[in-house]
Amino acid sequence: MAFALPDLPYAKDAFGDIISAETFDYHHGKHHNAYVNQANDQLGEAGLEGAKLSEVIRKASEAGNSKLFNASAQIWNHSFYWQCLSPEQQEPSGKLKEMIERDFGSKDELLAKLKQECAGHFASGWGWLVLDGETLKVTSLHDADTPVAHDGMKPLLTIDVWEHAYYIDYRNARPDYLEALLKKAINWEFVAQNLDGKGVERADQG
Ligand code: MN3
Repeated sequence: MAFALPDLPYAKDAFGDIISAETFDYHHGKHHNAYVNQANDQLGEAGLEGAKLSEVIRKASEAGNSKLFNASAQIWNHSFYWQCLSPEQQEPSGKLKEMIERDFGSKDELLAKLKQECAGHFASGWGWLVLDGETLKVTSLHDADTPVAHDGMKPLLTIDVWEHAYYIDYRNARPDYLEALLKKAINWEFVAQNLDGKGVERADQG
């Protein structure tokens, strides 16, 4: 079974000026789709036809197959990222809110830390909020690297900091993209669901 490009969980024009329909056309329709095709083209040679996406990522990582790792990890990272965004403004609540206040002091302090991590990340990569044991942590990974390949790093929220995520709407102003996304477009309900440690499954396929 070949991997497929998952549908976006909202309309392409749902975010107004925060993320334009044109960005979704390219980011989802061209970039994400290209990773799907690149991974599918390599599954036979790697002997991984029929494997789940998460399994392909881990096996490619173990085998040092960076070409397949990059393509498959980018399928998963983007599939997770789309779900981390919401066109309706939300606030963290319940257990997630308590954990944010315990580990960062407040939501604003968490957002400041995420913004600092993502703005300071050199070149391409992904900013992450993860569950490390019982603790929330902010970190970032380079290029296509993904929590799927790191034991004990349970993904809660990701921000794509590759230029293709923001160049159409914000040109080179990564901090402006981060400010808008973090303040207005995070799906905190999805982040809270991932506290069950099953975030990897929510962007898996195959
Ligand atoms: Mn991207």
